[in-house]
Amino acid sequence: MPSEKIKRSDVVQTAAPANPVVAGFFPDPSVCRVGDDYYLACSSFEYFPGVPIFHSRDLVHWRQIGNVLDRPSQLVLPQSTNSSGGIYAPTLRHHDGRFHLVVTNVNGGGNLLVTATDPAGPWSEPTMLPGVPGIDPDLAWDEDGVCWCTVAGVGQVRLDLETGKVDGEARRIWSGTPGAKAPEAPHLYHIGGWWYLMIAEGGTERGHGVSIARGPAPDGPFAPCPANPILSHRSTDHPIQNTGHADLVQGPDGSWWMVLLGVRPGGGTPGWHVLGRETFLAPVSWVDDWPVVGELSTELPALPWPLHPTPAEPVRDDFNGAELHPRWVSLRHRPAELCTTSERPGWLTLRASGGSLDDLNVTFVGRRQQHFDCRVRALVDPSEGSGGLALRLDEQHHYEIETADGAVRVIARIGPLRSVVAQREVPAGPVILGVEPQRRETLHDSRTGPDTVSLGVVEPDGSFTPLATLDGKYLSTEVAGGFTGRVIGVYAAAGTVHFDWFDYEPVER
Ligand code: 6LW
Repeated sequence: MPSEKIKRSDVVQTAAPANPVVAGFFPDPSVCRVGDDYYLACSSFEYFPGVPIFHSRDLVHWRQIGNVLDRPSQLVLPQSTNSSGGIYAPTLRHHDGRFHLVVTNVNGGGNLLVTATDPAGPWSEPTMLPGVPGIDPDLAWDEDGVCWCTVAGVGQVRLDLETGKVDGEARRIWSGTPGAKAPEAPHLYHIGGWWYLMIAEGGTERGHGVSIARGPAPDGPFAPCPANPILSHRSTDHPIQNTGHADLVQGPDGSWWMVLLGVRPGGGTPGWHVLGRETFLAPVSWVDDWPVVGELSTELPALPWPLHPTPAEPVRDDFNGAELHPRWVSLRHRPAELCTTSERPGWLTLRASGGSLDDLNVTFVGRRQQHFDCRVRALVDPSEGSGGLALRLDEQHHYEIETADGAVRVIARIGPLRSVVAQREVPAGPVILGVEPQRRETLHDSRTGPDTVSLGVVEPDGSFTPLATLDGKYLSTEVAGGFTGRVIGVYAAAGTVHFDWFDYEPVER
């Protein structure tokens, strides 16, 4: 069996706090504070389990503590769920001693509510909210305990959380800035004497921004802030683009902060972002009772409170546990007969259901690519099937290296085109496959992509032989469309495939 030297420093050291505070495809952040603890939840689309949830003590170091929708009884993503369908935009709040999370399953019943006393879970079975229309539900409670649920558009209903029933039709309470598209992602806050209604608008692409209005009551009437949008990087050359979909929270010292989504495009024109929409943090001050967003940059200002770095994340996942770490996500579902660590102890076993990553029912399990430069390896035993290591954006956009029967091949799927771009024989038996995305620092011309992706095998002496190096722009949101980002993981294309370990190591350059 080939072996690869793993550096003794085989854990990722926690870097100085920087933006994004949660890197990779973790969009639509919603945050809440309970005492000294902060919790943050994000969208998850076609992946299962859904709604990743993080904990922090300092707003800058976040550790994933689970997934809110982690059982089939909570999350049904039918096989027909398109990529970038499924779970959109949660709101996470703490009220009356319980965590409440509302979210939309656009492919399975619409809006739903789950609650928990421990945000790491278990979360309750969902209460469906059939009277809450549209997407991006928000929850806010007034002094009388009435729960106001505000949705994209911007509409609002009064909601009975016990029954899931609403009181009457949704009422439009604001349309955002005249002419701006897609008023969405509303959050309602009672701060000082005002009720603030913060939204995103301009679309979740380069025009994205955050605007706010305020009124005397939770249902308005709302008057827009004269300085809207209070945050947008549209038409700028700022390295963080598409900034919007924000939520407000107070720091440990009572100062105000905004979590929001943004992207980091790379390469030439139009700029391609490959890690999805990520979660950023920006300071907020108040002027004339309006929030003013301070500098949003890849560097964070010195924070006036103690930092609580999260434990270092190990490079290697050795599949020794009964459960996969919450960072692992499957496509649409994860039945034990298709994905298990108990069939061959110490190995992850995948059983093929679809024929390839082009298929909606492929057996794939992966984790977000969170670093522009990283080194990924997996030891694959294909003796009972074929499968390998894949970098995936959706069914039409993925690169993979696959092994079967003493051979490896690199496959590229870009839009309607699928091609075997390289192949090679290898000794029969387990083989270490590797994928290495690498950011491009120099533009050869204005069409230069954001990165390259090398796919290859690790030789018995531990060296890596790339079989193909492909332009990463084809696995970007600007090419593929949609709301997600790259996920890197393992899959079975035929039969049963076993994986002894999986390494994900950020590369400093
Ligand atoms: C989400 C909407 C948005 O529901 O994109 O950027 C949609 N904002 O608020 C999907 O993430």
